[in-house]
Amino acid sequence: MASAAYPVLQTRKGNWRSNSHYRLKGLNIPTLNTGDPAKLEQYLSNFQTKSDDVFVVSYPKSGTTWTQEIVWQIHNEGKVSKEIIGRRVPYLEFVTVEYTEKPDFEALPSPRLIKTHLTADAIPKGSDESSRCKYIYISRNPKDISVSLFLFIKGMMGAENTMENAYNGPWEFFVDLFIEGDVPYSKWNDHVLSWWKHREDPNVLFLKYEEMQKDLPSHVRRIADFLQKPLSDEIIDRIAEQCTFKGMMRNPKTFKITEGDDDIGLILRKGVVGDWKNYFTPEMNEIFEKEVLAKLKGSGLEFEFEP
Ligand code: PPS
Repeated sequence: MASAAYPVLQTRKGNWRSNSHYRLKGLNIPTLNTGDPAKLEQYLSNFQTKSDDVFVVSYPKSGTTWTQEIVWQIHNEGKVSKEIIGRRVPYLEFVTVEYTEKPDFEALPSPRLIKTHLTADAIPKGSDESSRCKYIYISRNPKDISVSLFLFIKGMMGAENTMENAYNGPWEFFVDLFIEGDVPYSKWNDHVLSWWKHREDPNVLFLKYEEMQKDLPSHVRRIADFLQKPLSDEIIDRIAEQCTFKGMMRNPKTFKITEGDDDIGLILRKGVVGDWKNYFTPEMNEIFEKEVLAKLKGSGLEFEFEP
C-alpha cells in the first residue's frame, strides 16, 4: 500500500529493476514484508522490550538463521525441532506481513527469541534496566553476503506473489545495487558499523560468520555464557554438531522464509567462506574494495575472505 509518506522505491536500468522497498526506520524494507508500512513503522517504534528478550540481529545473509538455531537449541538444552525456524525465533519485521504467517510477539513465551535485520539505531531498546535486553549481532564478509543475497532474491522470483516486487536483473547489476545500498536493509557498511560501535556494550555480543566456521563449539559456549545458560560440555558439543551446515541440512525445510512445503525461500544453500570468488571479476573486486570495504578503515573491523 504505497502512500505519499511511504512511496515504493525501486531502482531501474533498462528492463532491470531492483527489489522494491519502503523506506522506514531509515532503512530499505522490502515491500513484500508489509502491506502497511505506516503500521510497521509505528509497531517497531513502539515495541516494548523485556529484560529477558534475546534479539538475533544481522544484515541479511550473514548467518542469521544459523545463529537463530544455535540460540534456540541453547535455550532448549540441545533439543532439535523440525518446526519452521520463523515460528521458534520469529522475524520482527514480519509483524504485518501478508504472504506468510504473521508472528505474534505479545503471545510469545519468555524469554522471547526474536530475529531482526534492524541497525543499532533503529532497533527497539529498553529505556531502563528492567527492559534492557540482549542483542547477538552476526556479521559476515560482504562479498559472500552479496552473492548469497543475489541468489536468494533471484530464487524468490519463482514465487508467483513476489514477481512484481523482486529483482529481475543479472549479477553485474546486483553488485551496483549492493554497493549503493539499493537492496534490503540498505548499505552493508552502515549496518555493520552501527553495531560494531556497540560491540563492547555488556548486552551486545558481536560475532563473525568466518570465525564461527573455524571453531563452532567455542562460539556455542560463548553464546551460552552471554545468555547465562550454564550447559555441560556434552550439550555444547552436541549443539555444535547439530548446528554445522551438514547438521542443519538434515532438516532443510525447517529453514525457510515462508511457511509451506515448497522450495521457495530455502535459506541453507552452500554455507562456505569464499564462494564470492566464483562470481566476482577482478574489476568488481576492485570496486567493492574501494566502495564497500574502504568504509571500514580506521574502525578496527576486519573480515576474512578465504576459507
Ligand atoms: S536471512 O535470509 O537473511 O535470514 O539469511 P541468513 O540466515 O542470514 O544467511 C543465509 C546464509 O547462511 C548460510 N548458513 C550457514 N552457513 C554455515 N553453517 C550453517 N549451519 C549455516 N546455516 C545457514 C546459508 O547457507 C546462507 O549462505 P550461502 O552463502 O548462501 O550458502
